[in-house]
Amino acid sequence: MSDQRVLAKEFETIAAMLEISGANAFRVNATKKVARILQDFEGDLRSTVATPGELEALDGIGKSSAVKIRQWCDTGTIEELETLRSEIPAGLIGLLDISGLGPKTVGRLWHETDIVDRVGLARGIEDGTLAALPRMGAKTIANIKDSLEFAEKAAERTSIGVALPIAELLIEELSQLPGVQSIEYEGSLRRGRETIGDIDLLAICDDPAPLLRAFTEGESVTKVLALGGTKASIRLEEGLQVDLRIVDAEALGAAQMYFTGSKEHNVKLRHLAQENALRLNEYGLFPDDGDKTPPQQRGIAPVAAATESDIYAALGLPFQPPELREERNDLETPPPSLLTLDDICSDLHSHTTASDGHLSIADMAAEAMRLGYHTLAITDHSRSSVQANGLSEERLLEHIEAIHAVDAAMPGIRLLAGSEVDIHADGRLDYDDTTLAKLDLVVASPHAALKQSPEDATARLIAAVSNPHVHVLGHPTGRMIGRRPGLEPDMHAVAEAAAANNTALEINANPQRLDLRDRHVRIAIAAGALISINTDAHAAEHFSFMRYGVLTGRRGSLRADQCINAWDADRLLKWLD
Ligand code: DGT
Ligand code: CA
Ligand code: CA
Ligand code: ZN
Repeated sequence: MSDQRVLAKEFETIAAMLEISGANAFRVNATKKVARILQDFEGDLRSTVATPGELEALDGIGKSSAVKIRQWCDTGTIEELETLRSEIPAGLIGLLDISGLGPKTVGRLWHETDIVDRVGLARGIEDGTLAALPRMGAKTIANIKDSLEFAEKAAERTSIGVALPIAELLIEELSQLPGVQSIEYEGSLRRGRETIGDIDLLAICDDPAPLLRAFTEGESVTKVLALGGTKASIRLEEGLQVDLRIVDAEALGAAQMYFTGSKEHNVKLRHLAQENALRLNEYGLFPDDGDKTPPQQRGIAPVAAATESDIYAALGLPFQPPELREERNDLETPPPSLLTLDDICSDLHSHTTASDGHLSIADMAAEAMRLGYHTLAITDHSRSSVQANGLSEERLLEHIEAIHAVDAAMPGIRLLAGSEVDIHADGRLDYDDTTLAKLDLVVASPHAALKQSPEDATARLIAAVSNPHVHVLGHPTGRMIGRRPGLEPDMHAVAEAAAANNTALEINANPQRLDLRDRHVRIAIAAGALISINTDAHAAEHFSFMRYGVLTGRRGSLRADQCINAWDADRLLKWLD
């Protein structure tokens, strides 16, 4: 991690501790802002700090923040943080992520009970400590209990948005070692699941020892869980486990197939092999001669082993892309030609500094242009999203003009003046129809009231997709993976209404959302609804979320023609009209 990222985390911790200790909101927000600026900072932090005045010149870095940043660069720590740490138990920060527990309540737990971490909270719910607090009702406690269980269950798995970049970094480093011919990831990561239990790497390598040594002695390794002649397992700083196996090139396909899984897919393949007098294992597909000793140990030549395609073909099956190797997919169905990242040529949901984004219209446009997109829609928040600096009607009209002006000045890309319009709990939209009609593109999204009943959620979303001004239903359920479950609408009914009204359903590609989820994508396309995959970018690096959205689409069997972001400019513009 770069210096600024590490430091950004320190400022986030300060902000969280200030919040718990009841510091005023201005101070908390200023600290959070510094964290964000550091997170986005692309220069070299130490040289910026070393140049007089340069640090203070950064927008949002005040005098006192600059002092803290210097302190950290000089001493590796910040005085304020050390003081806070000596006063506030670290476990309290983990409580802030539990929905239903705001900083005020966490502060109360700390002062009025002995609850200072998640374990204590679970105990406090059971033994009545929580219930004994004044103004703590049974409903609130039930709510906290739900959130805690949800968070604990999710903590065992890692977001694909974290796991994939880590896997890629490991692969890049290890593939440079002498003798390494290939190294790649399999498992749930290759299947594109939204969360990953552990990373599974497969390598072909002339000389295993140096590879295993480098793997187990890496900088971010906190523990070596296992080490053998051709395999090893490690735990990383992030808590994530990584397994590495070295296999023979002649049997790579069999190993890929085995370690890609899913387990259920493998079980089905093995049964099918058996029915055909064959035996499938991680070393190949062999003739089944009834002998219990594994065929590869008896020098038996495999029917197929080198590539996955060979093995599927030898079993008389169509090749299944990894994203479709789940229990719900059957083996025989020929897969559709799935959407790929290369097919994507527009992003229709993004934010600028007009609401809660980090970049200007022109900077966002430049980034989309760099990616080769023909169109970018700027969709800042609507007025009710107060915490996201949503735009009043007056500001929206100015913003539309500003977007069109930048569009005219940048011939290499088409900018759409859009809005991410809040869908109220009852399905009404945050701007009236006259205002909506002035926009090139309307993304309607639920942001609040995400705990309403499934019936209300269904009615709310159907109302939104039925509004003739709405083009895209943004992050339809509002879930945050591992943090909140979001709406639970009847997705069949929503998808049918979307199809009938020619409204696209979004796969929000932010790896913390992935909403629609794979299961919903399947339902949506079965109903004939169109899909839009968008990054919801608030900063330049967020555009790279697109690949997670594409993986989720592929898991839902999505083809390019069903995804409006894969359409050329003419087709997309006609459709928007
Ligand atoms: P994860 O790590 O929980 O996100 O999910 P996977 O699918 O990566 O599962 P993992 O890491 O336990 O194992 C990787 C692959 O190895 C798995 O997808 C299929 C294969 N595999 C693991 N254990 C078994 C097993 O007991 N039977 C069979 N047939 N395959 C297995
Ligand atoms: Ca795995
Ligand atoms: Ca594994
Ligand atoms: Zn958004």
